[in-house]
Amino acid sequence: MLTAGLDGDRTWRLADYVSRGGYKSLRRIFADNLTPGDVIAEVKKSVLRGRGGAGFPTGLKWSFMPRALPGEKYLICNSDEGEPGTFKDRDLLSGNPHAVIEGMVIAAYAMGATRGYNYIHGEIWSLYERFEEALAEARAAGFVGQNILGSDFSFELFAHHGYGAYICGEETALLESIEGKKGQPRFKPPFPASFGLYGQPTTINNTETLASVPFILSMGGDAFLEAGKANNGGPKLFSVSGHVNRPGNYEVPMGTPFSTLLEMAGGVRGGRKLKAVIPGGSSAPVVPADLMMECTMDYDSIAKAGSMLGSGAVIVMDETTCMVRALERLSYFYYEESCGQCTPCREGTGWLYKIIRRIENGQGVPEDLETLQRLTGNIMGRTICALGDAASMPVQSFLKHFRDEFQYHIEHRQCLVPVDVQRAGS
Ligand code: L3W
Ligand code: SF4
Repeated sequence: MLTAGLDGDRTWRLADYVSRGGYKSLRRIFADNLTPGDVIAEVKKSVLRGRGGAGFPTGLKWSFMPRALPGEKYLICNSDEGEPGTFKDRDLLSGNPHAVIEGMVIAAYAMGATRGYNYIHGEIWSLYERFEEALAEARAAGFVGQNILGSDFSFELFAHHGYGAYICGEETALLESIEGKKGQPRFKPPFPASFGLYGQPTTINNTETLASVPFILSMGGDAFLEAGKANNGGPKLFSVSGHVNRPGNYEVPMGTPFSTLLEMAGGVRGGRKLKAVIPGGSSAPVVPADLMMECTMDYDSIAKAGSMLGSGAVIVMDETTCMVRALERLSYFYYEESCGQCTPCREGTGWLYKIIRRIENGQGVPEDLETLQRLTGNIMGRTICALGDAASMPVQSFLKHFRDEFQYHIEHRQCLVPVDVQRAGS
């Protein structure tokens, strides 16, 4: 669906998108006099769940927008993709930006939004430039701006780029950043639906979520749901990385067995044994191989395995992986990206990283595992945003499933996985 026809060399151009059926859904809204309520009903039927990480039902989120309230109402596309392992929105924006634009205009119509911003991750400048080009084409063709397609509906849309801070992908930090302030999360509630950008009602959806909307209208909500699995509508993009033969983005129906996705990605590199998988970006708990092989790729199955589907970033680790080293790398990321606003996260992520680093360096002490456990308990649920939990969950799950490797490191001051085996796999 989202990736169909993207093998050409000008797929980001308006003409190419239109030749693939693009902007038909937007045209249909005005041709068939669909009301905003009709559009929201279709999206609710589709059971499209937010593709950014939380899996919140999109139709329900749209219905929170207080349409009747006078003044500006904002729609924001969160393209600040920064979760380690995630690279799907990058490819969508690069190959199919008009699907994102069409989705945003339809969403704005459904919610009565007057202005929109696409907040694009600042580390790949070319995505911002490409989106600006696509936007200019859409404006010139009458799909964006005043009196869209001759109707009385107007919606102004702008591109906005960040500067690469992971935390600006958190929806309220993103709002602060657009407002020109330091990108630090706000307390929730109030949710952006009631107090968002410049204090006005605001809806924030992920890039893939919005790009799916034109397809929901063209195929119908029921068909979109059926393309996936009950409570998990539609196909979804999975970014598969790590120890596989063909890393990349794969679009598969929700509910596809993990084993099928792994096979599509060419299987484990060098025919080695699978050790573990992080199924939803680095914030999601790690799942050992046997449990993962029983999972299907949807929110409910992955939750049953004790993890999260998150943004669909599937990090594959084979038997050559040292789990202490892998966790050291992850914990450094959260330490580095903490915005520093609340004490448990600012101090705790540093402590987590330093303790894991000393275990990896052969200087761990027997109490370290207990200290790590206690620390994560003191961070989780005590911070302003989800980064504190995101930093803690990998630590808890690595210790739960691979405790023996951490103990071995402390006792023997070296890896359980011999260094030459690790080198062979790197
Ligand atoms: C109005 C209510 N709105 C909830 C809205 C809320 C938000 C959405 C989901 O975290 C996760 C996080 C990362 N009235 C509402 C309401 N809403 N109740 O619904 O809210 P929430 O709090 O469940 O999640 P969140 O704060 O949006 C997102 C995880 O995603 N993650 C991160 C991925 C990062 C990327 C990236 O780099 N781009 O995708 C990956 O797993 O840990 O758990 O809109 O306003 N009563
Ligand atoms: Fe900042 Fe961390 Fe607090 Fe989030 S949890 S607001 S990233 S200090």
